[in-house]
Amino acid sequence: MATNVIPKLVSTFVVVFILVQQANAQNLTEGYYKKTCPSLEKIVYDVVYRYVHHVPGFAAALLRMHFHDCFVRGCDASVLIKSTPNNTAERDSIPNASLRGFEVIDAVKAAVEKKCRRTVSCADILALSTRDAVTVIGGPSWPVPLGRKDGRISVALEALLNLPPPFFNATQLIAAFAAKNLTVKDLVVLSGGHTIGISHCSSITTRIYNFTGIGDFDPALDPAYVRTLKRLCPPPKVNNTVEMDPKSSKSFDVNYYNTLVQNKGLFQSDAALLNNSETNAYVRSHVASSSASSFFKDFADSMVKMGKIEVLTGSAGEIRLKCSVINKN
Ligand code: HEM
Ligand SMILES: *[C@@H]1O[C@H](CO)[C@@H](O)[C@H](O)[C@H]1NC(C)=O
Ligand SMILES: *[C@@H]1O[C@H](CO)[C@@H](O)[C@H](O)[C@H]1NC(C)=O
Ligand SMILES: *[C@@H]1O[C@H](CO)[C@@H](O)[C@H](O)[C@H]1NC(C)=O
Ligand SMILES: *[C@@H]1O[C@H](CO)[C@@H](O)[C@H](O)[C@H]1NC(C)=O
Ligand SMILES: *[C@@H]1O[C@H](CO)[C@@H](O)[C@H](O)[C@H]1NC(C)=O
Ligand SMILES: *[C@@H]1O[C@H](CO)[C@@H](O)[C@H](O)[C@H]1NC(C)=O
Ligand SMILES: *[C@@H]1O[C@H](CO)[C@@H](O)[C@H](O)[C@H]1NC(C)=O
Ligand SMILES: CC(=O)N[C@H]1CO[C@H](CO)[C@@H](O)[C@@H]1O
Repeated sequence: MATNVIPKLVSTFVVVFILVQQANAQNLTEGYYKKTCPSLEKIVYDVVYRYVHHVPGFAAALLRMHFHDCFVRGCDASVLIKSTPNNTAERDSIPNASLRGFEVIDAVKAAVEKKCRRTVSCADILALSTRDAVTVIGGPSWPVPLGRKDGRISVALEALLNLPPPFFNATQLIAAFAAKNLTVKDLVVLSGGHTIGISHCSSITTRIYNFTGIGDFDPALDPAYVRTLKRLCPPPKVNNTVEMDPKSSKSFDVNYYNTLVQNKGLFQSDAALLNNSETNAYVRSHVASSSASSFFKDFADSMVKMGKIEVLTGSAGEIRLKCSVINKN
């Protein structure tokens, strides 16, 4: 009898052990700094409000930065680390393509350090600042569980390997999100982040000027819109910028999904959302929708999930003193 019980006990132990291990990766809590930095959320909000109220584009900048952080080594603020003579960091990778808003994070970190020295991670600061920035421009809000630690590694090549490029098709995008345990729904919802912000012309040059190498444009794009884009992006001006959600790039709304069905999604990765039945159905359900409330709720849920990707907690990682520099020791 006893010989039969032991393997059962062992396997039960193994199952419990695995569950506990998984729980640890997810054990961020909203009250994490309640005792150590009680005014944290107010400090962050006040600084973010100052910047975003003045320059709404910072909301888009931070949203993209948080995404790029979480998809490369998890949400560990590795995206903020500057390259050194010995190391080319994520910031200097090709897909960083014009990440901006670093000064906002530096300002928030400085304000937080003043009140709560060596207490709050840059990864948590980026997660909170992103939420607040989106809220300030009238977008959704979401809870931000805290307790992330900062990573000590940032490698440019990893950004290239983990961040989906704008020419990915639906299959490739779904795989890139699945690699982060995000679903097809998360993909179509989070792509809605392109309701705000800008792109550099360099990200669409091939699509509008030389799609298959014969001086053509992507036939999935509305031809009249191609003419507009060519006017905004004449060939040498790769550093010009265009709105991703034309005329609505400062307001967080459902108009992004309207642009997709009009064949005005800026990137192939946007247009690709029409090519999968689940993402297509989601897009269509939001077209001509007078209310953004269901999109807002979905976006909030998916942001909470994205913010938990591969986080470092407990004794892993560190509390970086300066967000752009790994602590010495
Ligand atoms: C699905 C795959 C995605 C691809 C291929 C992609 C690609 C891009 C590209 C190429 C740009 C323009 C960069 C430039 O030329 O300056 C951009 C901008 C942006 N992306 Fe994405 N993105 C994706 C998903 C996301 C997600 C999940 C979010 C956030 C939830 C996001 C938020 C943004 C924002 C806010 C901007 C504008 C940044 C600014 O104004 O500075 N993107 N994206
Ligand atoms: C960079 O690498 C060199 C040689 O490997 C080493 O001596 C130096 O300490 C490193 N510097 C930093 C900042 O890590
Ligand atoms: C997506 O791209 C991959 C890689 O280029 C290709 O193998 C696949 O056939 C494409 N899928 C679709 C649906 O176009
Ligand atoms: C995805 O989930 C699996 C199973 O829980 C886990 O082992 C893996 O680390 C997760 N991957 C990411 C990127 O979160
Ligand atoms: C278009 O692409 C083809 C093939 O990649 C290349 O040979 C050609 O130089 C490109 N034309 C322009 C104007 O960039
Ligand atoms: C675009 O900007 C980059 C970085 O600032 C610069 O090196 C490059 O010369 C610019 N290109 C053009 C055509 O203005
Ligand atoms: C979507 O599918 C159409 C036709 O099946 C194809 O021509 C187009 O290239 C696809 N678009 C993307 C972005 O994959
Ligand atoms: C998560 O769990 C680990 C191990 O139990 C613990 O050391 C760490 O403090 C926890 N983190 C948070 C944010 O609660
Ligand atoms: C914002 C930022 O750090 N951009 C860098 C992106 O990477 C290029 C090189 O690939 C740098 O020149 C930029 O400064």
